Amino acid sequence: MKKVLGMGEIMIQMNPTEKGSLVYQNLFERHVAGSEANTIIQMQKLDINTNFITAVGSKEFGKIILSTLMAEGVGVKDIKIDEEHPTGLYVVQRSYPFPDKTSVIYYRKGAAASFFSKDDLKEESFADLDMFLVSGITPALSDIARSAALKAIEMAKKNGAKVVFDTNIRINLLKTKEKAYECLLPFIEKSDILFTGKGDLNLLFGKTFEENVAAIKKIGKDKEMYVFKLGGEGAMIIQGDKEYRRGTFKVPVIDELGAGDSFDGALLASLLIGKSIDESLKYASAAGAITVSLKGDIEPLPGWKDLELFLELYESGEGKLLR
Ligand code: KDG
Repeated sequence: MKKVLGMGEIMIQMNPTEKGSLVYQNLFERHVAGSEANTIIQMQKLDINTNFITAVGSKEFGKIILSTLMAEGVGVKDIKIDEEHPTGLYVVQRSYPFPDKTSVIYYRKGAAASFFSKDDLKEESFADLDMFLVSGITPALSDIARSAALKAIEMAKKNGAKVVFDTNIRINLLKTKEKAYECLLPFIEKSDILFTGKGDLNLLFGKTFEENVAAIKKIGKDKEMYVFKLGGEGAMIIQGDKEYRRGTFKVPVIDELGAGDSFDGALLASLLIGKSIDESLKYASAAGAITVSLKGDIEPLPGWKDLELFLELYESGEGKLLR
């Protein structure tokens, strides 16, 4: 079975029971989420052997995160319990002020994951590893987290694992596009599989989509694969001189958060078990569609049977009910 290691901050997510301005929300559901962890859980649900590294606070919220990962089958033995710093938290606002758009407020400054350092990395976490995954959120957390992520990439490569990086730019953490470019450049360079999106490319290069694609392809060595997530327009993969495209499945949007992560996870899991790029893109798009149709990032993540059922219903026309 393929072995994948993920790294990144996992937070408590407070998600209002109703759509609308946060000012008027009184009732919240408590979820657990974090981009890289969402992707890893998606892969675990698709039968990949996964482990995660990060730090969480030692109080109740940290315990909730550990038990959530354990319940999903993700290995947690190398997660650090930080006695000094708390677990990060964020609050979601859905469909306000723009319908179907989700925004967040973070309470993550000074949280445990920002203090997970290169000295916390363990050689054993990287043994027999097939793939290591991190995103642009982790280096944006702090200089400590950035150095740890760079060291982790080095250790993964030394062990022969592929490095996957999703640019995942969070401008409220990185502040300016210049800082985003400077912070993420070595990660873009060092990755073997690179995920990015239209918005991130625009922020990094600010040209037309085609020019932005050409610009990112110039950075670093030739990659095994570039994956471009294009929102409502679907996705595009470039491998060598071949290009693959796929549109989205149209479903009602409840909560956009986590859709890109489940797309990444389903694509990687499909590729790892030997499915073709076209087939992997189909499963990834289906996973993204399922994820936007429910609240929470982790709860909607589908297994193989869920994906097959979704595709069957959608393709047989039953999905018309949703379109
Ligand atoms: O991808 C969804 C994530 O953005 C969200 O769950 C929280 O990891 C998160 C972040 O940093 O925004």
